Amino acid sequence: MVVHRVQPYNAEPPPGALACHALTPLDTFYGRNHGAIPDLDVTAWRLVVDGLVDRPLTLSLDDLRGNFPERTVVATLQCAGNRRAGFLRVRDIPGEDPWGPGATSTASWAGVSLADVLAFAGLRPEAAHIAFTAPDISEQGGPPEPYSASIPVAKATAGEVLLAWEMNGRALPRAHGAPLRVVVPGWIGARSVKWLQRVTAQTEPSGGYFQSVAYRILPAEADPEQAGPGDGISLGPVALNSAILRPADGARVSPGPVEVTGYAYAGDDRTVARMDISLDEGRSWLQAALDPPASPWAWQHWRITVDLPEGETAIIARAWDTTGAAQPEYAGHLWNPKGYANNSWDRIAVTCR
Ligand code: MTE
Ligand code: MO
Repeated sequence: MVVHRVQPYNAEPPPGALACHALTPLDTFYGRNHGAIPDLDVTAWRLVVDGLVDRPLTLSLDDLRGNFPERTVVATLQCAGNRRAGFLRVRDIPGEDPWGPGATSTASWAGVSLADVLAFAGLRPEAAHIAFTAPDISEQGGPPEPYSASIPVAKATAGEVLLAWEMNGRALPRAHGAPLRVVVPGWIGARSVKWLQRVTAQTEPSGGYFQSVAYRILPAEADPEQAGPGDGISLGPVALNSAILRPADGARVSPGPVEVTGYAYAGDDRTVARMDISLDEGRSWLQAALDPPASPWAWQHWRITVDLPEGETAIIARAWDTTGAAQPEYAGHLWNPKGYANNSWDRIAVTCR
């Protein structure tokens, strides 16, 4: 793993490690933490469901397993800081880690549907947002407070949002949120709260730092130190994105056919419809072979074999989604003070000799 920070632990796999596997092995899945990883006693642990519900609930893991149907969803998690390194080549972003394309991973998640739990609790019509609270205290940005986030009721009751205890058929690892985490398919990773303790139905979004101040797109000119609650654009669904995983940026290859592979991912319920590769700075494009998604919420791998001329060639990748939208070209046009959502064309340099 490429470790950006040891405490709190933040690490991504090298790009090549994400190639090939439709499901990311647990020891390869990226880790994004804002504070120390808590060690929760599973027997004492309870999930509280409260706020604008007719029947507030306190549930053990056995209560969840016993009272609701188990659901499995293949979903990609992507951090909003994925590919921030591309922004840093445009302008520095102090205090934020230089994530490559590896802050993206995919698992098969099993647990119960949040929609079922909210229906059982009797969600009241005036509830507009569902907030999630965890016990870990952030050491990265903002005041020290327990990690929290929220999603609108429409997403929370759509069925695909899970309270998950299983990842790739194994017990959810502690680093990924055991005993229970939220998985919000198609939305930025920050909403998929780990070590979940409380689900609250409310009229407003979470007032927590990571919902109301961070994970928002500020204007390029803004000073992030001065940003207050509600400033900027709140990130929800993931922007259409793609990355080249192999060959590695800066690789030397021998003359002859070279296989180029990567992932593409369209957030929310869009999927990737086409994957283009250019060897001539975007003047012309070749179409890569694109895997079908394992679910509407999963990335898609792609591959293409190209013949490279002698010397250095820039290989550029861009995806199109099922709504006809394509990735924007320049990172510089998207640069924002916290470095979120870099979905510009990916680019590597390869030398053939
Ligand atoms: N949940 C808690 N409790 N604390 C956190 O720091 N980080 C969030 C989210 N859930 C976080 C959290 C962010 S920003 C991301 S991208 C994902 O978890 C990362 O999940 P992973 O570490 O399992 O890959
Ligand atoms: Mo994230």
